[in-house]
Amino acid sequence: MQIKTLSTTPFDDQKPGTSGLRKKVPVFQQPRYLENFIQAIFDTQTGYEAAPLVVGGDGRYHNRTAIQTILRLAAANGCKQAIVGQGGIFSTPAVSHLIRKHKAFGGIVLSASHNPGGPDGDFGVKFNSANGGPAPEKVTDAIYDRSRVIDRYHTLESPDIDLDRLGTTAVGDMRVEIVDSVTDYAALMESLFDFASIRAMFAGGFRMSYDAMHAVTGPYAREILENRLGARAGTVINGVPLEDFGGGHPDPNLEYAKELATLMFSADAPDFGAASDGDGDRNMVLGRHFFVTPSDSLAVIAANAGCAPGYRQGLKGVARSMPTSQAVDRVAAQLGMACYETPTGWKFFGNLLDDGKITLCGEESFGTGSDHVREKDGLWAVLFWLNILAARKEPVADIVREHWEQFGRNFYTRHDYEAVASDAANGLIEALRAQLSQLPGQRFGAYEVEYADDFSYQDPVDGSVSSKQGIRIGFKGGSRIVLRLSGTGTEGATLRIYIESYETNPARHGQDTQEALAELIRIADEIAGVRSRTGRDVPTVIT
Ligand code: VG1
Ligand code: CO
Repeated sequence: MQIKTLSTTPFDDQKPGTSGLRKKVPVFQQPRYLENFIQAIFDTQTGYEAAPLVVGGDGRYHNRTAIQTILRLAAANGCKQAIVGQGGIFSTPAVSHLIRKHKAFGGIVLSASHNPGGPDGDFGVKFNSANGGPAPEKVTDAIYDRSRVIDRYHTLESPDIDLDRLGTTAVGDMRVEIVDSVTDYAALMESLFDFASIRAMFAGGFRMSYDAMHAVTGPYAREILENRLGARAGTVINGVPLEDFGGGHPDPNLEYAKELATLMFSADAPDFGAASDGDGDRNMVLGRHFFVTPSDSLAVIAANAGCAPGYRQGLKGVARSMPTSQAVDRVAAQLGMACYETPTGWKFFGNLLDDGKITLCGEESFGTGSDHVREKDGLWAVLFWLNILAARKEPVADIVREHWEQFGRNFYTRHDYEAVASDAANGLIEALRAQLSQLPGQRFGAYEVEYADDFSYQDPVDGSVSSKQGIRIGFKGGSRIVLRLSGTGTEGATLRIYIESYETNPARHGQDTQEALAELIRIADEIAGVRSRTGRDVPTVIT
């Protein structure tokens, strides 16, 4: 094996965000750009000579090219074995599972998740550690620091390998196993859920539609839902992964998963609808004419976890990201479980899961997961719902309404303002920070501010502190407004405003969410000056 050490100069923009390094495809196509970042991983990590590396992506444009580059760098840096998904395809949760199963050194996932793909779309690289989870901040900080001074990388001359042929091949002295992308993951799902009951439910005429959004979960969903669980052919729509996701945003919400949303609110709607994002870690679930918010979904799963064989022994505790609604807190309180509040991003759940403090966790951004892997897991959440539906034999809407009756309802919405000028967005947050100390005690209409802060989190396991994680304005009675800037966008800034109220009276549970929250939405604008500072009258996306 002829290793070549080539000189390079740093790029100054390789700081990983909420979930990996995300840039436009042309940025990643610059010579040495990907090489620098991957070399920075090897330069800051240890243990890669002794254990395998898992590599795969969501199939978006540039996936295959990037994998060939990464394999050459891995071999030249001394990796002895790589495990790669057939066709370069792995969902994010499947990578997490394989890292754990094979006691790998870590994994590299090529994805920009729910961001659009294609030659002018987005690309991304995520590094996952040996526990299967997204690298914690101290690791991504070290990679970033290295990327700023890097002056050489190792690679080798070696022809592209055939990513489509299953079996063993080699890059230099590194053995490469091309494995079926779905098999191991499907077996894991079968070990957690009551497939026999779900199969019986489908056999009894239960109808479902699953929108894979031309992203990575198509092959996973076909195998699990149609082949193993007997859902009728055609249950999976948009099931072929495409390099540009068919031109859409592979983001499972009511705005971008329009085809599914329209179907679920039509006269001929099936019993259950679900969708996943680009890399398969997000999920949206719907019943007939009924949308389940991700925050409610987490709470309902927590309250019904005993329906699934893998969770029958009970939950150790739960966690949610700070902006996620407090619905799951109510469940934890009633069931006497611990409930943790973490900053946005799955990496903050890793220690809680590893340490056995929690079993379930979730984010308002359509992410739900458990200790079965160390990533959020879209299909897992869909299967959990199917398992609950098979056990309870009630429609989705009834299950959620009963849940609200028992625990109260947290009305919840998120308003996103995308591609806002960075200065305006930063100015808005700065001005809010300056106001924080004066807000407590102030009245806005019917609401009185109880606390106002910039969220700071101390990890209960390793003691690390993450500050400036978002502005929280809490009102007496449990209502909240949260504002933060996105760490996954690739264009200007994205301002996210999260609004929540709590309602115990079942007579008011049927209200429309935007109407129920109208007053708080107005107050958010009054306090933050959203319209005046961003020049926008309406949000880009409401979820
Ligand atoms: C968003 C979500 C966050 C999620 C992250 C990665 O981050 O808000 O909850 O963990 O995306 O999800 P941000 O910083 O843009 O708000 V994924 O499916 O893109 O890996
Ligand atoms: Co994702």
